[in-house]
Amino acid sequence: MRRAGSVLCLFVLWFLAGANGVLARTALDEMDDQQAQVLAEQVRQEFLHAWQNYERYAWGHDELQPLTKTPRDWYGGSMLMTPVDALDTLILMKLPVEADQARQLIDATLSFDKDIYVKNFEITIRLLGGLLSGYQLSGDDRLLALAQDLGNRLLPAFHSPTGLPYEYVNLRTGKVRGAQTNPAETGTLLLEFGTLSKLTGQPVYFNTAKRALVETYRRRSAIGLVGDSLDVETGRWLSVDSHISGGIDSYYEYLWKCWKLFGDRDCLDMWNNSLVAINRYLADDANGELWYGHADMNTGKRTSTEYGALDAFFPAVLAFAHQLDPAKRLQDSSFKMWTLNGIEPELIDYRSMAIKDPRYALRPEIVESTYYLYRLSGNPSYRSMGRTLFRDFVKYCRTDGGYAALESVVTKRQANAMQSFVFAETFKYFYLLFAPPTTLNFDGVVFNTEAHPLARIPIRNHRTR
Ligand code: DMJ
Repeated sequence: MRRAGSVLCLFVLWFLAGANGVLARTALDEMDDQQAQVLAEQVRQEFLHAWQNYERYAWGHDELQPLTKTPRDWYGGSMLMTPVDALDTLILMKLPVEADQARQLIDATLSFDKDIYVKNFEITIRLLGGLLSGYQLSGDDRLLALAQDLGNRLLPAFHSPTGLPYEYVNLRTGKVRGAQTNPAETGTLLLEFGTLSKLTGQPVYFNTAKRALVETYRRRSAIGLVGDSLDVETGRWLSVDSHISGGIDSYYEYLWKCWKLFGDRDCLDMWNNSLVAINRYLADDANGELWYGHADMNTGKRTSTEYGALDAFFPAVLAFAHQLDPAKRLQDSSFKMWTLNGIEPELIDYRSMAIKDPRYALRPEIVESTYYLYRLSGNPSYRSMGRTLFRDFVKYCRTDGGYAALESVVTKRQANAMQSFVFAETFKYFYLLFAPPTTLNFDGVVFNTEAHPLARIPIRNHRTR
């Protein structure tokens, strides 16, 4: 009789899992607030482990290479990539000693008067974003002064015939390089430049970055899609491959978020129109699962069924834009991609589930989506999902010298890289997922694509088209 009872029980469990997908399986193991608090503290300790190694072996440099315990600078000299990216996480995790040391290092040594060509997109999302959120959280005026100096030095990047920014700009001379770019790099700038306008009262930053966003959108095809490579001088597409992956991803993210941060109705319209095309041509129902693949931007014809770690940001944006059902389904797919090897690869083919690129760069996107889904659905199962992600992350990526990327999620062999977004994003989203909601006023901020929270104060209703 007892045996029959446990068979029945197993059947019910199997049925629940089968009927409701991945989430139902994790829901069997929900956690309470106390358990979440313990996990938040574990995340904080692991963040400290990585940070203290950066302090010990790479202080003052852009990044720590965790396997050799040696520093690495992006452009010869240091731009303090890790301290600037990490500052708001240090503050949110209530690590005042470390936060003050990082802030003082930035105040005393960061200078943008350098004869180097920097990538406008990366410097904007990591440094401009980090300085602005650091300023808003600390009130340190020097951070705002640095942000404005940086903003001024980046502005020449937009001096192209189309208003679309060149890929590289020299911080001292204002000379530019790299006419070939992509929508992510032309359209992921307005949250940061707009906030700079808001804080300095000078509209030039907002207007310049908004023009670049609108010029990207204006070049969408007749069916509403964008490609993933274009020329800023001719404005012509160099690739008609359309998707939500790297090269396009955060362009879509900023359409929605610029509406949320600035109340900009143009951005809302551009998001709404884009979402129709994304859902019509990129969304793919594969064996009852929701994925987003690639299509030709002009014909809408499916060109590939690849999805990867970068695409996993999209459930967060969908949930934030009130599209909870597809957000949940896509998150289940991302989680399936993760559990296949105990950690996610950079790229898979979702039809065959074959790995196309086995690396794991310590990317945050799947954690980010887990956090948004938890906050916006209130379903505690997302915390359980996050616990699985965190345990795997620690198990495979922790090393003596911090956290290391993986060369392959199959062999789990580590690589000598710990990019600054690990501090800005991966650890921050893990922490916020488990920490009490009072840690950060979720409704009062919009995160830039590097997870820097920017305060939500509407300025005025810009319309430039
Ligand atoms: C980060 O720099 C940002 O999240 C960007 O939008 C995409 N790539 C990395 C993280 O994977």
